[in-house]
Amino acid sequence: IEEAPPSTDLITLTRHVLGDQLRLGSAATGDLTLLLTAIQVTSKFIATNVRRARLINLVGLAGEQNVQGEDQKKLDVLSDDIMVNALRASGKCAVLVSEERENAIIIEEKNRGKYCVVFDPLDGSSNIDAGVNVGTIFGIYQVLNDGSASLEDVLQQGSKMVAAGYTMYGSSANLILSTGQGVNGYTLDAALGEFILTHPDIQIPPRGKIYSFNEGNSMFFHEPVNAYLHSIKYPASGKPYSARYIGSMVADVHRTFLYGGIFGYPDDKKSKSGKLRLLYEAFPMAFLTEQAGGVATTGKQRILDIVPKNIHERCSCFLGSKDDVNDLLKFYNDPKYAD
Ligand code: P6P
Repeated sequence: IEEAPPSTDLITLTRHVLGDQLRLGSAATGDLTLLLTAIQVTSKFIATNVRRARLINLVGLAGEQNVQGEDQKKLDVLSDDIMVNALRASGKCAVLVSEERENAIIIEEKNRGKYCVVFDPLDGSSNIDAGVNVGTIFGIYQVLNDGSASLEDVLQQGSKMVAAGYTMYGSSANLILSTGQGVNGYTLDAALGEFILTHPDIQIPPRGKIYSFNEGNSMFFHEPVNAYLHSIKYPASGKPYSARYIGSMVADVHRTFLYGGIFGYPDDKKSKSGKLRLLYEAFPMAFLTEQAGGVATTGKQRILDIVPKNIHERCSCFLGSKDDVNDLLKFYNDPKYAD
């Protein structure tokens, strides 16, 4: 079969973002585009090493524990290092927060820029040895004042983020990004080394047929959660929802964006503040969710309204199709289920 001639009008991530930024007129200096170029480099590096991990014996523990007290995988450490180095070298950052580092990194004056990046370099890494999709999650703030670089620059409400995204490492590397003008998906063409626009203007379906919760925690779930799950598993009419749970947030959220439905990691009687981290997991995913027409809530408040108190705090998280998440909220707002 004659192969179609290669496209000669490639919409790369950089070209696409630059286009969006130029439409902002003089407000755009190109700094965000350059910062996103650095992030693309880290995603390409991590994609390459996740893919080769088994071959070059990168799976397995690095013998260290991270600030969360979790065993660090060699890939975790590599991914964290490449991100810190590339973001520092970009000259566009003032403060960095990594899931792998106890303290925020304040970039030295000579390399400092106006953005702060909060990130989980390799989320879902406990699944790496099983070959499950893992990902990098990032959120970007602007510093509160010109030249400032302190913790308060990264303890801003999620709604103050100027951009957020994730890269999922699977059969291909998919970078999903929003700079505040909707959500777009880009697929890495490894031959070119470019992320190419493949999913323009992602919109979460208003309702799905899938729920994604770790039901192994059901005995700890608060009443509104169990009541909601019961309502979609034993519906008064119509078919029950399907259960899909990968246990890697980037993979579960990516499927929810494309197919619709609801993803939830609620706070419960065991994990009083939930498990997912607010700054570099819930905030970026909530930003993307709302930009794609969905709803992201703790069950009690909009996730993006939270003002973080510390960089590694956790939060309850439900996100996805607006009708599905609003159905869940009916149970939280019904005094019958207050426990
Ligand atoms: P559980 C992975 O470790 C992670 O941080 C997220 O990627 C994922 O959604 C969650 O934890 C899975 O947690 O308790 O269901 O294994």
